[in-house]
Amino acid sequence: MAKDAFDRRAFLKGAAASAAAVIGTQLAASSAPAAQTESQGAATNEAAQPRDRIILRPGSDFMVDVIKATGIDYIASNPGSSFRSLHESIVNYGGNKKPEFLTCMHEESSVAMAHGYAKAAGKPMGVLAHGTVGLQHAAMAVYNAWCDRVPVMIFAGNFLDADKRRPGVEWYHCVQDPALILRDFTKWDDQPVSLQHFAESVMRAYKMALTPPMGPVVITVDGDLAEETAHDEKKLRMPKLTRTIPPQGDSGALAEAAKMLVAAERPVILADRVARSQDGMKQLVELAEALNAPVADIGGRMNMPTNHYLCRSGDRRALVGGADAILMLEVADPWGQLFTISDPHHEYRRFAKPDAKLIHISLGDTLTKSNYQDAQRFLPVDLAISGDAQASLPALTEAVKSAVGLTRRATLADRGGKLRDDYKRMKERARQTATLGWDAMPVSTARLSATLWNTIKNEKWCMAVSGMQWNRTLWPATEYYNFIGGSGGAGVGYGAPAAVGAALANRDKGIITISFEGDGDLMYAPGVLWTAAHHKIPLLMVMHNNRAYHQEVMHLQKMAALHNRRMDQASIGTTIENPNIDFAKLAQSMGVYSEGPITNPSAVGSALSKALAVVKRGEPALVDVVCQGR
Ligand SMILES: Cc1ncc(C[n+]2csc(CCOP(=O)(O)OP(=O)(O)O)c2C)c(N)n1
Ligand SMILES: [Mg+2]
Repeated sequence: MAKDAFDRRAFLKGAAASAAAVIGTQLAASSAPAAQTESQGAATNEAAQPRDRIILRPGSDFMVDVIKATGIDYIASNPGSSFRSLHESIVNYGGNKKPEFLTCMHEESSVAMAHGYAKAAGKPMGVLAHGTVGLQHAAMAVYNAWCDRVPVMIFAGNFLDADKRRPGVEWYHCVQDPALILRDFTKWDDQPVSLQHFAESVMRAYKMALTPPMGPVVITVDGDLAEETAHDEKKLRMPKLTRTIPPQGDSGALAEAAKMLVAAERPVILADRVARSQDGMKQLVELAEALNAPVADIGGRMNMPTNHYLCRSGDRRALVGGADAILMLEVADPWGQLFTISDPHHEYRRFAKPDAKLIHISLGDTLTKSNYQDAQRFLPVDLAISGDAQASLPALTEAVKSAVGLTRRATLADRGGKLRDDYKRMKERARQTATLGWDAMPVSTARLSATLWNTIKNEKWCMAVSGMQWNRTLWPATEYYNFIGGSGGAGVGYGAPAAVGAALANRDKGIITISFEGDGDLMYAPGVLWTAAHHKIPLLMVMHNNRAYHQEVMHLQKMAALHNRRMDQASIGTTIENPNIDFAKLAQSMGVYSEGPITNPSAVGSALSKALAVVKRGEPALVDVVCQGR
């Protein structure tokens, strides 16, 4: 170990002396004293270090061992001196592999990348954030991950010991309690003060982040602990990593639910954050088939194959309106499934029948915080079962099968014909609606969706991010990786980085990742384009460029109508025109292949095919399509 550490420093000295690149020149030229300001940079002339001051085995090397032991493959980060020692250990001691450092241009991008990655990879990514400023930038993306119940391992650099902090910047960037900034919307955090403490807390954090309901966690990396020698290393123990088995709901309660569902004439299943895998989808199909009951996939995850005759997401409201029993599976907003609220007059109306039996299988109540309102409005139900929805599906299906007697089985089977007809009608209606404005310029969103489908239909595909419903209604999607759900908290700025993160996870699985990028969304932090190009992350980005924060245009119009005032001012503060953003140039400037802006729908197909060829050779590509509305 000691030899390795010494060798890599010798290597650095050699590299600094010979490198012609700018970075090398700077390293070689620098002879800044140890106490320097952040603006002077961290480049230290190693030759000036007396030998007895060299730290051969810093604490951060052990921290890398711990991170490696969790199996985290990537650390997304914007660099910062509060974690410079861990950064150096990752790239030198750890060889920049498992974890590999991903250079991010905004902490919000780091976290949103980790968010998209976790849903596509089924495991978390690490994020390294720089003290106060890094965590503040990360906050909104952490909130999205929290609302979406997605695990992210956040490491926060900080120097706790005021006696050691360098004057100036370091004080601004340090904090007594780093995780406080995020505590209202993270699952757990800790501030380890020893390396053993670090090892145990990282393992605990990882385990908790992945125990449903999943969520982001924060571990502080103390700068002194990281930079100083790892003392008494022989005494340090690497805790074993164990995963918690998600809890199945109570068997008696599941049997009760099964009886209610079997007895119902018009049962409906609402599935939100249910499936974690292809198996989860299969289990939901088995339940739906055992009941011969339609499923509306709310879309928090990919739950139900869209080509199954029981997948009736497009008819959700009508189904709920007619249902006499509703089974909700990890539904984020149960109240919102039964009620409408008129906008802008805020009048509530229940469209579900008053006597419909309600069952909810959820772990929602086991992870709550008070301040942020992601719990949604309270909905009393007849049977609330605390349990993981996916883990409860097999037992529920068994209970349904044993509750169905011979006569009931025949009745349930009889529903099949009508359900198949209804499914065909729903599909036909979607196809009809999609043809409206087919030839319009700028391009209609339905045509864009259909054209993209033609481009990727022979690939293994993942539509990582999309604000439009067309893909779910028009595309046959049968695989768990096809859709990964939305942002959770609807914080704009999620789309582009989440798609990049998902594309990274899909890269080695031969899955082509695509995304519809909102123009407003991408402009929050377009630097993620550079990250995708730099790390060769193949992603086909299709700009849904409506030159507006279009949702907000509609809100302004609604308010003008409410106040009986002129509509034509609704574009003020809500449109992104004059000048129009040239997204193709923006992408090119960061090394991303691009084409556009395209306004003619007949030109979209060939542009997408060219972009797909780029993606298939392992690089990102962007096609800017000027679209109508949303
Ligand atoms: C961080 C954040 N700020 C503001 C909003 C309010 N908001 C909701 S939708 C939206 C417009 C997003 O624009 P774009 O990505 O272009 O999508 P479009 O509405 O045009 O389809 C905004 C600003 C938000 N949800 N999140
Ligand atoms: Mg827009």
